[in-house]
Amino acid sequence: MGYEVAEGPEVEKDYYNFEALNLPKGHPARDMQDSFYITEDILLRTHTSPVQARTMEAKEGRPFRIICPGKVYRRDNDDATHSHQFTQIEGLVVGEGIRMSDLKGTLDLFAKKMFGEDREIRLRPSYFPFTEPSVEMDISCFKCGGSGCNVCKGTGWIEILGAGMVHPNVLRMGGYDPETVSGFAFGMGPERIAMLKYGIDDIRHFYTDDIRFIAQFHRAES
Ligand code: 2NL
Repeated sequence: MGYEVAEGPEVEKDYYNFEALNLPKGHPARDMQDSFYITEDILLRTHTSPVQARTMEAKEGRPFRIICPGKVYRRDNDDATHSHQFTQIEGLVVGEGIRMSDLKGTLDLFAKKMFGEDREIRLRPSYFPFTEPSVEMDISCFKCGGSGCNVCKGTGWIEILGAGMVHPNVLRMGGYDPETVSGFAFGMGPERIAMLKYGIDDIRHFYTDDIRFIAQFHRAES
């Protein structure tokens, strides 16, 4: 689909992690993710979005499509579903004429490749500071097909990722004119997706290197 993979520093400036993503100092959403600060202006990134903010700056107004995978850090007490260090994969597309329907088609294709051709998607309204409008995407349950089971907790749907149209403030800070250029973005947690897909009950399995866990998984042949 024409995406480049972009990476960036895990030790990040407050500016790229928060400010450039429409999260100014004192914004209540900064509390949503308690952070590991190193100095007043430097922290361990709490999401991969700063890579996207840096890419917008580097592209100097040109259109682009990027995928940003990497480690992120949050001040959390580790338990079966929380880790102070985990991973994210985000995507960002910026250019003239990028529409919500482009986002929807992209996410639908991803859902079918990842979870099976007969998956349906559903978008629900949500909130993120860096997108407007914002959505969350559910897929029809890959275990029961939508009739309700233990994986989808009886609802027939499973929440997979968050996404939206890039907020005009974020485009402006990235050097783009929101009057002429638009974009979409999405973000997901690979651990959560793998836990759902393979029925893994504890996120700590990904980091504790128990050979009985690791040996159950094999690299895809292609
Ligand atoms: C989630 C939701 C999301 C983004 C990430 C983004 C980045 C830029 C501009 C606009 Cl630079 N948006 N990223 C947007 C919406 C959702 O992640 O649940 N992640 C685990």
